[in-house]
Amino acid sequence: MPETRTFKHLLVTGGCGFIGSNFVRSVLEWRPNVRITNLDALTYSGNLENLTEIEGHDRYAFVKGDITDGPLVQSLLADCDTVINFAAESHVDRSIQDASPFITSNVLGTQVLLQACRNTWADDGKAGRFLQVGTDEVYGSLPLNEPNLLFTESTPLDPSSPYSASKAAADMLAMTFRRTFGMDVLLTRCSNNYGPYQFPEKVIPLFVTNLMQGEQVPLYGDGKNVRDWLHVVDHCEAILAVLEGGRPGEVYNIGGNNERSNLELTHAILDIMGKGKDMIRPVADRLGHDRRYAIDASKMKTELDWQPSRSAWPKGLEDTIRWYQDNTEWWQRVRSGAYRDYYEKMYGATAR
Ligand code: NAD
Ligand code: TDX
Repeated sequence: MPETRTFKHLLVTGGCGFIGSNFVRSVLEWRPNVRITNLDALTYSGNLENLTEIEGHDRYAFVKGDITDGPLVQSLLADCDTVINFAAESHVDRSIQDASPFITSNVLGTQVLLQACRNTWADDGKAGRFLQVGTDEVYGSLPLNEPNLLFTESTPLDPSSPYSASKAAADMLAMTFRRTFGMDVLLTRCSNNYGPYQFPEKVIPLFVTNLMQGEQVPLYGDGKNVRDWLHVVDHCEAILAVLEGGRPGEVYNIGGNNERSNLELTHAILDIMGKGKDMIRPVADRLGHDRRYAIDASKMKTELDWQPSRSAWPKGLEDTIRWYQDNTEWWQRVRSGAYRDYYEKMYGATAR
């Protein structure tokens, strides 16, 4: 086992999104001596309501701002020893409509963060750690007829969508700061997450909330595309394991060992919610739709002794559906767009 690294003050970017908010909440609970500053631009998917329960927490501060704002990032870094970059445009379908915000936030934003770390930590003579949160989508698509093929950390990058291309560029940039400047940079690449607080444009919360409103669910193409589903809190635990025990310059694949076709997933959701197959609406396929993602996460097990514990199927899915059923106000506000008014009223334009 590699030496365990401790840290005192984390700069989390994108902490108001789905995974970031689960991570902030979990780490405040799991590590009682760690402080967290959360830098988030509150784009359409960033939601302060995801973290209502920790507002006012004495080890937590929120800063509204953009990761492309170098001076702001550098001012925040002065007191931080670790950065974890969740901030990104994250939805494949949106990247197909317009790639430009993906290049700005995911590529330029990552470069600005890395440069600010280099400036700050080099000046201080301190060596901070930078963890880039990546995705399995950078590896491209696996065929359906070779079920034993998995993505390993050395699988060549072969992105299919503007989203995954922007994430691949960010990964590569991060690694150049390791190789060129010797910074303590490392990467994770995770499979599809599910759980509480996921923006309802992604398939699970979209389908669940559609069904709760009596609407059909739009299933792309033949429904045979396969994803490897991981509970978000398992992902947070894995990221923490990498932050504390990962080796600089390494990539760590994270997955649920839980492959499901979209059709299987849809049937499971319908069963759990007591709905019939007539609620499926077949729609045109996503352009460039990757057929199958499947992760070999054995490095996480052998090096860091991590494996998922909350992703058991269908229990993890049942728990997640129950969360959306118990939190109708949250998703109804998100879906109606009324949460924007909430931000304005509660925090104004430059909330801190
Ligand atoms: P999300 O869309 O729910 O959250 C993204 C957050 O980043 C939001 O709070 C948003 O306001 C913020 N943000 C976006 N651009 C910003 C900018 N320029 N400056 C500051 N903040 C900005 O996304 P998510 O699903 O939580 O994903 C988080 C990260 O994890 C992303 O990097 C994504 O690529 C990666 N990832 C996601 C999954 C998944 O299944 N959701 C799987 C693997 C990796
Ligand atoms: O309405 C839909 N109908 C449908 O059939 C939607 C939104 C999706 N789908 C299919 C497309 C995918 O095969 O469901 C699958 C999952 O789609 P998404 O929820 O959009 O996720 P995906 O494209 O797989 O990407 C997700 O996992 C990897 C996250 O959005 C990324 O941020 C992450 O990197």
